[in-house]
Amino acid sequence: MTTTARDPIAAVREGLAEFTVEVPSWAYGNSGTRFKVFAQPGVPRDPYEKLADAAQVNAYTGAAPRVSLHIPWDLVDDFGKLAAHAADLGVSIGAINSNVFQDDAYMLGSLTNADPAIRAKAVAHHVQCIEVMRATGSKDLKLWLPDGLNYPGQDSLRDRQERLADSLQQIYAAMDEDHRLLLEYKFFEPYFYAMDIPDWGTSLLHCLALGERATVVLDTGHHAPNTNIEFIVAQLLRQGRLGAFDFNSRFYADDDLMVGAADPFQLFRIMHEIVEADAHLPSSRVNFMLDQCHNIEPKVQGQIRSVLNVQEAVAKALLVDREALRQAQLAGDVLGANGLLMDAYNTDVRGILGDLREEKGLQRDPIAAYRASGYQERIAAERVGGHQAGWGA
Ligand code: PSV
Ligand code: MN
Ligand code: MN
Repeated sequence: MTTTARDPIAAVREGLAEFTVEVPSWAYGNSGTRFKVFAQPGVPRDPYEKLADAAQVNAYTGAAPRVSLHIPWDLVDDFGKLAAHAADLGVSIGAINSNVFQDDAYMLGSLTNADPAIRAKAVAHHVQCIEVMRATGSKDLKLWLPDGLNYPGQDSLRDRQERLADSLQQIYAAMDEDHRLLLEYKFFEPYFYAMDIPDWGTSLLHCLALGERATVVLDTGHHAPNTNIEFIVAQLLRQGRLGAFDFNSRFYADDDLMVGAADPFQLFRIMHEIVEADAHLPSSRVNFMLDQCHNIEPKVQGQIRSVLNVQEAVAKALLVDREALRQAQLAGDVLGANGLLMDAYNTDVRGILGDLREEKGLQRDPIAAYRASGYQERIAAERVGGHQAGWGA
């Protein structure tokens, strides 16, 4: 029997050839905690400037060609014009995020509210987001439901699920045939006793009830400590219902830190499950998005760093000798199998990634290249009066 020798560099080159990360428009504005928002010089004053900053991330990484919008944070008069501006900058509009967490009317819930008029208002907001998708060419409607309860007995847990199912049906029915619904879950916050979509199981059940184009969003910051996130990834992939990631890192709460900063090994384990299922390929339609805020670090650089961290994790996952791993697993070779995974994780892939960038005409070190470009100094001088990431920016 002849075997062809495995070429790990070729595996990384092929695996990353079409792998992209989507960046969020809200990463470029000022942000902070509920204690303090720190203003940084040169932050965007409108969605057009957010796209310009996002385009820098794509220019230096060559791997971030889409930008998610958040409505109404990114509301403009003419979304066709905004999409054309994106195209001029070499990027396109990605997922459209709805926002039902800033309106007084939603204090006791939006899509789950006991008042039918408030539910109708929340559904209408999603229909508005679908209009934005049509105007921008976006195919993904992303819904994070902030609804929940602070006190036992405050409302009926079951009735809220029924109302939610009904509201989601209306939203799903309003979408076009080529639109997807990305349904995000979060186990706590802004409410603390019970969230109405607290976990992947609840999200998945609603997606299954809605139809094939409803898929789950896994935000890495939305789990209890020590949750085995890669298990959730594997399970959703089995069902064909992993629609997207919101990548970030957490130490304590929903910290929204740079992905791969807190636990690069976890990111690798997640990407190993992705690569095992060939879900890093565009045909899988898993949208690898960032959902981060850069409260104290420079924002464009923070986004570039995050894209690089994701690329490094994917590259390491691609280095895993899948055939040898399978053999070791089938043979019950516990330490051999674990060793194969750790060998890949412990490989320094930065040189390989630098080589691959040079092959594509990019600079080896995107952070150094961006820092040397003078863009940051230019926007700091040109832009005065930039906004906080969310509230009206
Ligand atoms: C909620 O914590 C969340 O993760 C949702 O994705 C929101 O849209 C986003 O954060 C806002 O940053
Ligand atoms: Mn999120
Ligand atoms: Mn979050």
